[in-house]
Parts: sequence; structure tokens; C-alpha cells
Amino acid sequence: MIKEYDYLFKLVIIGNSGVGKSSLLLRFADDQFSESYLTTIGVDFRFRTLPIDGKNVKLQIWDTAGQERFRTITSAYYKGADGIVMVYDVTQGQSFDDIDKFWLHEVESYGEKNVQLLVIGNKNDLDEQKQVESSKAQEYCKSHNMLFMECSAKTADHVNNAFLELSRKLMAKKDASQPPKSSNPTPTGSQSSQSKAGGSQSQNTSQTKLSANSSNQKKQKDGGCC
Ligand SMILES: Nc1nc2c(ncn2[C@@H]2O[C@H](COP(=O)(O)OP(=O)(O)O)[C@@H](O)[C@H]2O)c(=O)[nH]1
Ligand SMILES: [Mg+2]
Repeated sequence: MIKEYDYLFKLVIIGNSGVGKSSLLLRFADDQFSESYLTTIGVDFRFRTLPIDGKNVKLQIWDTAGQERFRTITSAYYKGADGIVMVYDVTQGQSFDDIDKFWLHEVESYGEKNVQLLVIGNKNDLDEQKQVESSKAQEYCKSHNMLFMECSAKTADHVNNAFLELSRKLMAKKDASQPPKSSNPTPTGSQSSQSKAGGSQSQNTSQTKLSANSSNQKKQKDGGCC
């Protein structure tokens, strides 16, 4: 049987309303962008499988379903998440401040102990309206042991790289926490993870492939994670 993936990670996206969480997910999973505010109905998630260093890394990425508007994201949302993506809008200083004031506390309260954090400064295409300095955000993330990337869901700049960096970190963590695999790996049924995650929402899933190499080339352009 062909193995569908070597690693499976659950990621959740949080951050203030309007920062572009749904847009980032739409860009990453479907390579699309919408100018209109994306209302998320019900619980929404996407799958995407990335080939990284000869391994298939399957990411299951959850969007907040609009709960963040009233800051009522339930603890269930965070359950089992290997990685949490905290998004702010580089043109809205408040959305960055709220990472420290609000979202980090949510993560501490509800996140898994060993969860890996990635901070994304989104809307980086809006240069002239930028309010949050890159160096300040980078320094902050470094001091909190969080990955950091500035992205644009609109232009697709660095979106793949952000998820790639997070995946690499999670792979390394997983490898470090487990003894080397035996020569008899557990077969991975093509539908199992999807149905476990909620079969009724399977129309919302997508599986696309990304060339890690091309993302890496793009990354050379202007910086990357700390
Ligand atoms: N210029 C620009 N606009 C963006 C970007 N990402 C999202 N938007 C816009 O910001 C608004 C809110 O995005 P949305 O994904 O719904 O935010 P969410 O509430 O965090 O899920 C929409 O009008 C998007 O078109 C970006 O990278 N650049
Ligand atoms: Mg949304």
C-alpha cells in the first residue's frame, strides 16, 4: 500500500477578526484570494500535503469559524493542535498588541503543552500603511520562542514558506520525541484522518501539492522566520 503521508499535524489559526486568517488559509490550500471579507460558516478546515525533505507532511488546518469576533473560541478548537498560527495585520498595530495581551494567554490556557507557535504578520503588501515594524515583531517572537513570518495572502508572498517553516519545526520535534521508526510503518488509510476530523465537512477539504524547493527559492527574496 502506498503511504499517504509520513507526518500528520493539526494546526489552528487564531488572531483578531479581519487580520486575514481565512484569506491565508484560502491562499495556502487553494491558492486563491478574495477581496471580500470571508465569512466562515460553521467549523472549517482544509488539508494540504507538502513534500518536505522526501517526506509527505499532511497538514490539517482549522479556521476559527468567526468565533474570534466575540473572542469566544472554545477550548475544543485548540485540542490536539501541534501548531498554532497567530495572525496579526501589519497595518493594524492593535492586532499585534493583542497577540501579547490576549491570544498568547488563550494559547497558554487552552493549547497543548508542547505546541509550536508561528506568528504571521499578514497584509505585508500594504507597505505604505504599515504600522508594525518588522524588527519589533521579529524581536518579540524570538524572545517568546515563536517562529515569525511576514506574509501577504493577497500576493501569496511567503505564505507557503510560513507553513513550510512550521512543518519543518514540527517534523524535528516529532523525530526528537520518537525512537526511529521500524521497517514496518503503520499503513495510513486514505480516508481515516479525514473522517476522524469530521466527515460531514469533507467538501471543505482540499489536498494540493507544493514544491518545497520553489518555496525555498522564494524565501531568499526578503527574509524569513526567526
Ligand atoms: N491587502 C490585503 N488584504 C488582505 C490580505 N489578507 C486578507 N485581506 C483582506 O482582509 C479582509 C479580511 O480578511 P479575512 O480573511 O476575512 O480575515 P479573518 O477575519 O481574519 O478571517 C478581507 O477583505 C481580505 O480581502 C492581504 O494579505 N493583503
Ligand atoms: Mg475568517
